[in-house]
Amino acid sequence: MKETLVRQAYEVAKQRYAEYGVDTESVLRQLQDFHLSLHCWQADDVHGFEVQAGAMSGGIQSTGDFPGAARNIDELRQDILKAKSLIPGNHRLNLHEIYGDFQGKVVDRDEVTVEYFQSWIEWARENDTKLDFNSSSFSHPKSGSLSLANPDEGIRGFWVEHTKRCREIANAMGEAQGDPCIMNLWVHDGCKDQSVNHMLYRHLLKESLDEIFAKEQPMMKDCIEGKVFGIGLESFTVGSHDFYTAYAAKNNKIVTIDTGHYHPTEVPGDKVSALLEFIPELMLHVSRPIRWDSDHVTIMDDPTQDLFLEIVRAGALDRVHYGLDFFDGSINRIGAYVIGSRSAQKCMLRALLEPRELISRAELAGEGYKVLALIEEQKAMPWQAVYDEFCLRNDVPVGVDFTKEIDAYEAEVTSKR
Ligand code: RNT
Ligand code: ZN
Repeated sequence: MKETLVRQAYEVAKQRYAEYGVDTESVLRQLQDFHLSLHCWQADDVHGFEVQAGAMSGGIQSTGDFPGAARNIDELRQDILKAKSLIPGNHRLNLHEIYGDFQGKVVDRDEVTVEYFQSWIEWARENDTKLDFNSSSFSHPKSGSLSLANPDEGIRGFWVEHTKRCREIANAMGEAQGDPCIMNLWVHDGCKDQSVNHMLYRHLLKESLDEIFAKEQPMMKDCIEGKVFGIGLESFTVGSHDFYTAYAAKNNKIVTIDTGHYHPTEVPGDKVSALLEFIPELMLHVSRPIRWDSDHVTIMDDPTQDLFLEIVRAGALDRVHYGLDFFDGSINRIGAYVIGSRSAQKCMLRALLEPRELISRAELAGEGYKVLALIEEQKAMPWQAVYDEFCLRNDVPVGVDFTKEIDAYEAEVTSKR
């Protein structure tokens, strides 16, 4: 019954979009080819599997204690597969270094090697999933306020070594999967209060990056992620947006746009066309800041919609890597993955369904009112019918039917942890 309704609604939607010159079949193909990179860290509140793991630090925080967080690698893998089974399409997995398969051994960050990711590489192959990677500078006794920008040569060297090793690991992942592994570099370095050494810290971060990137790693790509401030590091951020934008432009690196990392009235989507004129590619960390970089689950809010529209309008679909980055510990974590991923996907779908050519023609002809009329009309077009059809074709639950499966998984699996 529901399936019939979905099919009928899709047929109507297809014709409605055709009126605007939009071919929904070709949009569905594009959406099939749109791969998110699911962040592993929503499953366990950014805890990871280090034997020696301590408290979370480094300017980030996960709040909430909803039962059922993954406690080990098997549980995390099981949760990721459950989430993936409820998200249409095929998606990548984004690992942090602290999620290695350490097999009960204390492996410090400057000792990590690909050996600890071998089982991930195999798991990824078996589950038709490509891997992305991140160095981890937070939640460690040497994290402090400064890692790659630390004036203490011992500490700075430790993090340089860690990050170099992470690039090796990412490169090995890329080789194994025959597709570059996207490695993000984010460090929390900053100051809680007044400081007179900003120039020194930025110089040290630049030196560290130069050392880290000196070696060519052909099967991975480097991304650098700035932010406004971290918790406990409110006054100054070494890796600010200006710093990384300049570094990326000069050194041909990828900039990561984390939608939670800007001033409240700044529009992340506006950065797409500005950056892509000068840098090769972008990485996204799609998130949702509420008051601060609080990493709420992504929803279809205006900034997210605007970001995807700007990517499609820029013709930059294949110059962007689509990572997610939120970690809400207050709700069912599988639900968080599914809602966040589906919302990002729906924003992309709506962007793909926009009759760009038509609107652009009106705009270039100076028909301002028509531009507004067309853009406004798109908001109420039957895009949801297209998304439902997409779910059906991908054999995943339509609409909120996925909640039944999440509830069952909670009852059988996560609530028993
Ligand atoms: C923190 C950054 C960073 C982290 C993850 C865990 O502000 O957004 O990307 O969230 O690497
Ligand atoms: Zn991020």
